[in-house]
Amino acid sequence: MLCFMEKKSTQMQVPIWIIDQQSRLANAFRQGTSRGAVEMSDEHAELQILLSVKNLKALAAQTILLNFNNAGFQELVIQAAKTKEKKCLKSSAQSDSYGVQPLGNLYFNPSSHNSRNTGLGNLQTLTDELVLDILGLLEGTHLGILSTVSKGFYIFCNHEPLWRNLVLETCKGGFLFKGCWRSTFVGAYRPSFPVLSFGLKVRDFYSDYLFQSWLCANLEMKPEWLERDNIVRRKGISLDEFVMDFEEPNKPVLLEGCLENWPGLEKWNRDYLIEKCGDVKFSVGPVEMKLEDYFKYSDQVREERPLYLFDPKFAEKIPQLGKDYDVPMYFNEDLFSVLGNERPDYRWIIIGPAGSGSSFHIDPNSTSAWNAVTKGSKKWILFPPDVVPPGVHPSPDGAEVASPVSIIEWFMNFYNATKNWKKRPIECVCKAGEVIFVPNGWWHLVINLEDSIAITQNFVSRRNLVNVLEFLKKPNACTLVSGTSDRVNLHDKFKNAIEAHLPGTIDELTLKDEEKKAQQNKPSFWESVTDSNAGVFRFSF
Ligand SMILES: O=C(O)CCC(=O)C(=O)O
Repeated sequence: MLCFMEKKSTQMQVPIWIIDQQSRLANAFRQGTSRGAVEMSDEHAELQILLSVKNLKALAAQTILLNFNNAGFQELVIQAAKTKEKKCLKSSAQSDSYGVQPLGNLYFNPSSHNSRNTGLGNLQTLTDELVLDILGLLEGTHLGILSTVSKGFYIFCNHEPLWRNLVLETCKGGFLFKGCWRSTFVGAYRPSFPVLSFGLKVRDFYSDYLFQSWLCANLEMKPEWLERDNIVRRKGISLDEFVMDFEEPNKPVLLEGCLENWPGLEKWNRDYLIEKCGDVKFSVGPVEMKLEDYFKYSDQVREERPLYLFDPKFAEKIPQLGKDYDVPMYFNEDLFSVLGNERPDYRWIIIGPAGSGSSFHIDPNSTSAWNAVTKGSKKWILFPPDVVPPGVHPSPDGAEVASPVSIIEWFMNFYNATKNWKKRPIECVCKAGEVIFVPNGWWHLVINLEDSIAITQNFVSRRNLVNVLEFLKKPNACTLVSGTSDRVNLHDKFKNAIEAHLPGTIDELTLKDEEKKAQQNKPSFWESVTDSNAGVFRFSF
């Protein structure tokens, strides 16, 4: 029997889950759904049930352990607090790890019992990823039922990304977030069904995959990931200086004080945006959402890859937003504008909570970009075009990039490697009122350190026109070009439009580009007289 009941205690009302492994639901699953694949191997699940676990501090103060083992409970809380301190967990970290521990901890368990394996029965030989892939094929009701079958299934079936996918697939952007994705799903389809706001703690469950996922959702950015700031900063430079010192040599720069005339810098707060945008929907990952609903989600969410609002049509949808900012004078040349309505997407409003962001990528169509923060702050890491960042694996044609699941995972596993990397990256924190210039071809990763709002635009100027045309002409343009439905013809359309608007420009710039390349390949005086390998003078008679 699975039930939810209220028990009066002298202290407080205590909701209790009673899980009886002979439950009707579990039996139904065993007989009907599992076709005998799952063995009920942990019939007497000793569930340590933790209550009121919104945050670990509150947990220490309020949690009651059913099965009343107070000594054990205190130990658990102390451990949780220590882990939190050591790992810098977010103050709002959810303890809904369900007790999952990294696999290595199994070696400290004298019984070597992993309830992952006993709970999964014959499926235990599958990898965690595969189990989750299979569970991803189930609909919500079946996932809920399966979660009552064993401790192992309880944890797997409560894996938040499974419920996130279900919500996004079925509700699209029309969901009201309720603290976690599982509750959101239940709230949307079974509003009367009681859902606990906390997870059951399962003892002796070890899985690196699930632990890592929980950790990445709850880990704070460490101070040592933020302290390096080696970008060149400039305030009040002229356009010529910008072109000569940064755009021409294709180097990043952080520009201060150039958003002072932006109405959006002052005006764009949540109330203003919600009022101006009303019921209009914006692109949020794979779905479209009203701003008000998105803010409700982003206020509560703690997940590895928070949904990120990234909308290329914001100024068409809400023209006032387009009027609330001006392109900084350094970026006024915008050659794609010759294509009129046929130009690829080029400007985005970006809104996201702390922890959201963009994992390593190179900007589309070999364009350069600027990114202006109007609220919050963003940590940037940039690598030059010839240095692929550690942990990032582009496909040979560059059309796809494999990288860690989340940005925080990249920091955990690869940031340290950058200290000895071929070329150390450019790093900075870009704050409200500041603009970063992202030169074409540079790899970059961005993580929001607080709730943030930004505008970004990608552009083609004379400095990168030749390079963009070359990119658009590549044989696999149909997979590489983005932001337009007409990928294959974009090159010819753009070239013709430039010829029509700026006759002779392409030839002139191509010549200049060839001269520049020849200059770069030409050895310097010292290179011509030294043997660069041996580092000694080369001389001849
Ligand atoms: O998340 C961000 O603000 C960065 C956006 C970005 O990298 C891009 O638009 O290419």
